[in-house]
Amino acid sequence: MTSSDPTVQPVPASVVEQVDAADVTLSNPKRAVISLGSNLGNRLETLQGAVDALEDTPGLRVKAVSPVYETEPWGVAPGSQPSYFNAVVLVKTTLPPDSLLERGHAIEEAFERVRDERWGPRTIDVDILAYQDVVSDDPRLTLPHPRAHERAFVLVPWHDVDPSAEVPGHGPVAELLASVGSQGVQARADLELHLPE
Ligand code: A4P
Ligand code: MG
Repeated sequence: MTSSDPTVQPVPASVVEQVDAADVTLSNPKRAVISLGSNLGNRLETLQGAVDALEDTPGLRVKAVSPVYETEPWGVAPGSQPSYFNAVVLVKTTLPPDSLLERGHAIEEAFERVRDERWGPRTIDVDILAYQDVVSDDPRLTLPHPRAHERAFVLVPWHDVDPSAEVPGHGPVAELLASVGSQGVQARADLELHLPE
């Protein structure tokens, strides 16, 4: 992985544990943006479960959770899959990017996500949209997420939680959103995700 931020260093587990044990503010945390998507099972409960599981992660604090959006499945034939619930979460973390990805995969497994086709229906997808300003073309963890800048279901909730955000290498989320439009993305004002206490 290449990083434009030389300060991104793996954090020894002992440091993470110490920080958590003391339950104090994380020391020198990094900022990451995470996308959650669900189109199988109880979508709202699963999204909330993923938010809670993120907050339960040693060395990670959830800072903001977007509204819930109901979105048309992207990348598949119309009507071939149930609609998604999507949301975006801002976190601060001492975990390095690889560990954050592993944690996302563990959360997907906890919600019994089955991978049988690309862009297939899923109980939960946990994608890292951005980690600081890190740019990486590693297929295991591409940063920023390679399709984030062209997806309204990502840009709309990202803009909600951070209106001045930029997608590294692509520009301000607000401008990207203006160019893709918000078609197929409906706010579900009747639903809400809670920021863990
Ligand atoms: N990977 C690489 N970079 C990242 C990253 N930044 N974050 C790797 C997370 N994972 C990343 O992912 C495939 C591989 O991507 C993993 O091995 C991981 O290490 P996956 O979750 O196993 O499979 P996937 O999600 O089906 O594939 P892909 O290509 O990542 O799909 P996307 O782009 O995530 O799209 N429509 C709506 N409305 N809402 C959605 O949330 N999501 C998708 C999935 C399609 N259509 C959707 C939605
Ligand atoms: Mg994914």
